[in-house]
Amino acid sequence: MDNVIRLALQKSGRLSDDSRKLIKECGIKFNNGMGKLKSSATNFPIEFLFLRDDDIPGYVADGVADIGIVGENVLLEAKPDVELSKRLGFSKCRLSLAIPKEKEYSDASYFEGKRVATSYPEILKDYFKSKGVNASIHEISGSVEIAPGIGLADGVCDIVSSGSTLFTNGLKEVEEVIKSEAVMIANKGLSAEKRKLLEQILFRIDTVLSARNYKYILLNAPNESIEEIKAYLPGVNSPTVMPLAKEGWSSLHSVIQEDRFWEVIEKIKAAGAEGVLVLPIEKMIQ
Ligand code: PRT
Ligand code: ZN
Repeated sequence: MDNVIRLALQKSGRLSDDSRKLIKECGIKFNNGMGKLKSSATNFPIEFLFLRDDDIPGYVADGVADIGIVGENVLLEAKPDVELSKRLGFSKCRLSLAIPKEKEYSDASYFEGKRVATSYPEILKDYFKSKGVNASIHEISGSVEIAPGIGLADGVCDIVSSGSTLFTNGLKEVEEVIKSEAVMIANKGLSAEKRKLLEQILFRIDTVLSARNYKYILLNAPNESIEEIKAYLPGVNSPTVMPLAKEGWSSLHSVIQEDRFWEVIEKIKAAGAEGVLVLPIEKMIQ
């Protein structure tokens, strides 16, 4: 079926809520009734397959699914022959090496001749190779963090986000091996029709992700401060400046990047801005 694109999503787990949310924010309506393996949308030619995350890259490579959302870590480990279409900015984490907290550590040579437990043997093998370290890698599928405590390994290589799992198991993070986030992957041999559908989805995702990164800002300022304030608001376009009824004052509208927000706010307040309003942007087309 060339007129419908099949998207594989994680059935349940750390990727599933944010993946579904992103698709819904792209205006694609679907029923994700619990326990279902398949679903389709009412207003876009797309079918969903709900799978275990580890199975997604293989299904996309084989063409059972056309596209999929998966953690980059799973992709780097399995190295399937798929295209990485877009980084999606959620489920951010890192794959790190950790050792018992009381051990002294200087650099990766610490792991020479040591046993390291991990669910990511391929990524770790490449990492040790790049550092010229010979370590023995023990592949285990879950609860990697308990391996040193039970004498199974001298260290671990596991996914970290807050660090609390390592901490509660008496471990400290010593090297970041890779960074990871959710990514959209695609089969390399998509038909022209499916490629077009993928492009439409990616365009919508860009629109949603840009909007998340920016805020709309409105403020009032004395005319003599406008130039200085404009310089602090590089925005996407040049700011809109409109005269206020109050003599000598103007209203200025622009967009600012979320991560520069506090820095910018302090500067524009110091420059004389008043009545500052900051609003979320729902969609942004650049
Ligand atoms: O059932 P299925 O096979 O589909 O899911 P899963 O259990 O294999 O994966 P899941 O749902 O746990 O994770 C899916 C993806 O989320 C991973 O492949 C990562 O890309 C990403 N992700 C983001 C994480 C984490 N954060 C994370 N914290 N995956 C796992 N963890 C685990 C980690 O393994 C460790 O046990 O959380 C613990 C560490 O968390 P902190 O916060 O204590 O550091
Ligand atoms: Zn999994």
